[in-house]
Amino acid sequence: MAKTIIVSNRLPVSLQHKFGKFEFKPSAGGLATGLGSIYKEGDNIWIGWPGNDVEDPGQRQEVAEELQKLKMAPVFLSKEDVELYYEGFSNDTIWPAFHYFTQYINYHDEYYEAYKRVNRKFCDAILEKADPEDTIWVHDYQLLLLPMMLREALPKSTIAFFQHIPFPSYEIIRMLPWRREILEGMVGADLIGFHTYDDMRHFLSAVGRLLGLSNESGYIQADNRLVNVDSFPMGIDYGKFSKAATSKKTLKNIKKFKEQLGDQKLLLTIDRLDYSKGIPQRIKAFDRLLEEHPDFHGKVSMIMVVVPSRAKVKTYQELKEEIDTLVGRINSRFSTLNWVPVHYFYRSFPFDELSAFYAMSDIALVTPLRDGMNLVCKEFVASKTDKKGVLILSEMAGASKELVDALLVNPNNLEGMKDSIMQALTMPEEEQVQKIGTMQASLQKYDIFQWVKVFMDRLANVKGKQKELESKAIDKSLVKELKNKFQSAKAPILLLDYDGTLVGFQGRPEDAFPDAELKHLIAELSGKCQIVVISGRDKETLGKWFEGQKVDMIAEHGVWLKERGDDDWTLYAAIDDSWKEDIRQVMDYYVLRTPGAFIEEKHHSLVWHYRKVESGLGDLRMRELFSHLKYMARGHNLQVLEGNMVLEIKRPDINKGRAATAFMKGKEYDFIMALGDDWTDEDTFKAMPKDSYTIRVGFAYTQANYNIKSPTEVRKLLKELMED
Ligand code: GDG
Repeated sequence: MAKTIIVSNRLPVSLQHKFGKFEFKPSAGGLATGLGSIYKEGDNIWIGWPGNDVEDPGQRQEVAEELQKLKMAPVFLSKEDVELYYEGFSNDTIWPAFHYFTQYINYHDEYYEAYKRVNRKFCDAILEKADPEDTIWVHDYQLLLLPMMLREALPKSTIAFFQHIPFPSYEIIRMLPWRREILEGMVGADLIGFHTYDDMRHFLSAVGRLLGLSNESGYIQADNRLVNVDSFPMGIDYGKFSKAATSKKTLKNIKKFKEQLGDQKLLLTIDRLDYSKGIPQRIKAFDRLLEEHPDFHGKVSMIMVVVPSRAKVKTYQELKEEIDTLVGRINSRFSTLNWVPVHYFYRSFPFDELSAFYAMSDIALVTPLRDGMNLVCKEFVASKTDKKGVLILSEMAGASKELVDALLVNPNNLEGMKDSIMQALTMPEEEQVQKIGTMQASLQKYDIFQWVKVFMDRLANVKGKQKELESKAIDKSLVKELKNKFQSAKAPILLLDYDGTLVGFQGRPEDAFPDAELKHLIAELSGKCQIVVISGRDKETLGKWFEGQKVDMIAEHGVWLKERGDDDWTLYAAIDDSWKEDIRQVMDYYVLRTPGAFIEEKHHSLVWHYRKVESGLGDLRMRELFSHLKYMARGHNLQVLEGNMVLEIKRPDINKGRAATAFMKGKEYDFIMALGDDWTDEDTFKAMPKDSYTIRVGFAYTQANYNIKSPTEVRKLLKELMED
């Protein structure tokens, strides 16, 4: 039976050496809880680094056996791996870049090489356990290359990826020398999830600009695979936090802490030591409040928990020093014998003490400069069983998109933060209850279990869509069938579109002329069947490019026809271009505003090209022009159509389908095959008799019976038709 494999850098346990023996300490993180409902079932398994160094092969074996009992499997990392892959590329390159701290990015090829090597290590460890039909769910920024490595080894498997940290704007990602490899790595997945819509939007833009893969409503067409990109804001184990808040242990802790603190309003901050968390800014805002409002002295204290992290890294050591200094300054300045403004802890706390902090604090101050989601704010809200409390939340945390009832602040605005603390300290109870109540309802509904469920549903959905498309992909048996029928036919005909079908796209349309291979192929093929090149190109270009070939040509989507042996083109549809002047004026205006854009005039249409326009700007202008033209088109009875980096306005009664039907009328064919790559060819496909073979180039939804990958594959297929 197919199983699910969860993969993350760290396993949800940490390995500890004690008295010469190994012990595994379970991590109580939200992710571990949420995914517990998956990896503990059936044959499922969690693969990752146990978080400690084990060199000896015998000991490794022992660890692996112990982990197996917990439904886990280890990836062992050497000291060098940890230093270069984890502390290096993951935490010293990707982490600062993805959190917009470009000044801290370290660009070392050595780091990247190790990152690649360790991603490969993970891949190998997974391949030892995985079967082709398994589902593999990869987590987070340490493993960005892994989805594609897995895809190459197991092309049919279901691969999902979720990123827990932000995905930065294109402007940042483009700074990394390894940007393409990183994006290609991620696109190996079938489903790519982020916390917020902004992360997803940034990713899609980067993939569009750097890999040239466009998307439609979050679906990317990568090779012959549809990849879905979506946002899945991660929830918490709501029940666990709300229950813990009134548990015996927590209540006992609250009593103890309150006795020690006295009657105080409490401000709580909890973070891992990190420059992305905005800890100094927060202390400064509190400092300003105490300076401006002496009436609060002795009445409000901050409990500040900073969990040690990355202590060997210089930037973190410097941050720690800065925090120490700021806390020292505020406490030395304002403390009295029975009151301290900031209770500062540089350590972590057991869960029931953390729960007590959440439950007893009046205000949580969660003000990161950048955070993928931030779970602390959600845990605080869930712990407020009496609904009394205020959450002050940074706009830069993913959670702010959901928790709009918090007091939202810009963490760089000290004055604003100070005002928000004031507002929180004086907020009427009713308002607190209303705000916390609304946030609780949402957190309860979208908890971690719901998150896992929604993610898995989407994964099944994209696999379903892929199957639909795949069923139309040309395979060996179809090629064989085509070949047999083609070779035994007495009157075969091929209707071939040109651009995007027989040749790939070029920056300048005039550069897409037929190369020697294509000329040779057409010459050979035309000896064995009738060929109709049916294109949107103007008759002059088409005539020149196929001069001397034994082919029939339909130009400009059906305006002109030139049959084999004819000297001249004949008009296939009446021309009326009285409308062109008005439309051209509008298009000209958009050319003037858009460097790189140009107009192509055809007999029956005007085409606005934007392939060479700065990406993003081209789309924007095209949309604007589209609505402008649509409005004008009504008056002239014209049709506006969006093509591959073009916008075309034309008469609706002229299309390839009509032309093809007219061409074939009264003639008998016993093998019909039509190939094309865009919406103009859909008219041809629709017009073909039932037993024809219609094939669309590219894996888009189509009226055609089949899809084929690219012009290269088209040429291969055409050659195969003639082979013995
Ligand atoms: C990534 C992203 C995203 C903290 N101090 C103590 C303690 N904690 C627990 C909290 C909370 C967790 O640590 C921290 O939550 P974050 O949301 O900051 O998550 P990370 O895992 O660090 O980071 C982040 C997250 O992934 C999930 O996708 O939200 O943006 O950076 O659960 O309760 N727990 C205990 N003692 C402490 O002192 N027991």
